[in-house]
Amino acid sequence: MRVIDSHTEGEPTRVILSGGPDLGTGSLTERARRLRDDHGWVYAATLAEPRGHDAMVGALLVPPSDPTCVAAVIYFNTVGNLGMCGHATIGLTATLAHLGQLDPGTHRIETPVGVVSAQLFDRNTVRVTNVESYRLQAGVTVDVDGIGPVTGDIAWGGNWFFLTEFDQIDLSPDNIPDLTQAARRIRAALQHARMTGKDGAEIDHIELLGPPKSATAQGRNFVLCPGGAYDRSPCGTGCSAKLACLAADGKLAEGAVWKQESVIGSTYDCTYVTRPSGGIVATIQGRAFITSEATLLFNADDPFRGGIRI
Ligand code: PYC
Repeated sequence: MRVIDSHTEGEPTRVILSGGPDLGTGSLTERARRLRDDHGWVYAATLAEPRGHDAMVGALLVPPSDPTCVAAVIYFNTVGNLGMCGHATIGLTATLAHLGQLDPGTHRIETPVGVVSAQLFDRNTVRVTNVESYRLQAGVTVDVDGIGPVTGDIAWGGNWFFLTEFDQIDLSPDNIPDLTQAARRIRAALQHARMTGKDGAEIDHIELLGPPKSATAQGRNFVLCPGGAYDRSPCGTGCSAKLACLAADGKLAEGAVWKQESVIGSTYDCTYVTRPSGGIVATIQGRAFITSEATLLFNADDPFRGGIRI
């Protein structure tokens, strides 16, 4: 399997260029379902140890069904599919530029949850225009084991998020184990309370929000991803969900830049425009850097060829 690795503001992406599973034809949603149902081995085999680690996000390139798109991609982590992925779209765009397949300019990319666009400024800098984002519910409270009542919003940014202002633990790298534990408990409490996104979808991303550490940013976050790893970047879909909440509360004007810090201090510049439906379309700008080009080998005698699943 031929792959190219990059990181976007610290968060890794592994683009699978060739050798991935054949998902057949049909809509991208159907092919994403086929990846989940028939080829789930790909998640851990390509991303988990010993070839990768829990924070990695995979980007499986497949033929686009929309002829206006330069690429179609299914994003996944070590445990399952993602709807959209902001950091990985920036990483994918930088990867295609690295391969000489994209020039600076705006390019449409098909994802299972809709078409997004990526504006390539230079080899590293990309602005993603995401699918429409919206807040589903404001101010819901869950009782969290070891923490007590936690109130937040449920929002869609291409994945489902629970976003909460969190002042109990400082959002700093030293506290990542404690933040991870707190976010896991919040996610468990949401599941226990049967709180979901639209159509019963699981809320699998938890976004803890706090004040920025730098004078140039407007906010800081810690985002727990479905596999249990935290996002090293400020999370593109999480920023989109955050902007949907800010817009709904009238706290950020259309077109104004919101600089979002991650827990490790990397940043995205984000803006939005409103949609007649009441949702917003967010843009996320950040930088990706290529870190390796590799061929993944799967030896039939290797007891861990499918990755280590824990
Ligand atoms: O950037 O949207 C994102 C993302 C989702 C999960 C990890 N990164």
